[in-house]
Amino acid sequence: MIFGNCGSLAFVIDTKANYNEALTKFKNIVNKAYKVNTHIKFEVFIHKVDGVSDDTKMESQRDIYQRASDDLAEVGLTRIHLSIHLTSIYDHSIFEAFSKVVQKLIPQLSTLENLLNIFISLKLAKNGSDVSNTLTTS
Ligand SMILES: Nc1nc2c(ncn2[C@@H]2O[C@H](COP(=O)(O)OP(=O)(O)O)[C@@H](O)[C@H]2O)c(=O)[nH]1
Ligand SMILES: [Mg+2]
Repeated sequence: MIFGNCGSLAFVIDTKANYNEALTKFKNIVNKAYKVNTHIKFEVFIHKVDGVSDDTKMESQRDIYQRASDDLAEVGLTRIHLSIHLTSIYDHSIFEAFSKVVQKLIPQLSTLENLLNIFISLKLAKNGSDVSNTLTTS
């Protein structure tokens, strides 16, 4: 089955369109996928948010998260991993969102982060600069 080996599922919602239909589709897909694989991370991209005010962005993010969670709770899915990203191809947001999605799929991420922090500290110590400037991912 297609979801068996799947780490994350990206679902794109177009903010420039009415998203009711998209949310129904999302609920159905999550329902099917979760039955096959309970470890899938569901990543929703609220896309094309360029030209949308910050207030409106926050409001749609809140609204979509709330409605998606309610819809999923209705069918007994309360323990799923659900993240919402606000994205646009006209700024860095699409790259940042994809980077976060990919990072979650790297099991060795914390080890890698530690090694990079050690590397930075050694480098800074050698150059005599500020050591507080360590690497973080979010
Ligand atoms: N404003 C805006 N347009 C986008 C963005 N990403 C893709 N598009 C435009 O959307 C158009 C494609 O339509 P789209 O709704 O993505 O796909 P479709 O619904 O499958 O036709 C192209 O003209 C893209 O340039 C975005 O972040 N912001
Ligand atoms: Mg479209």
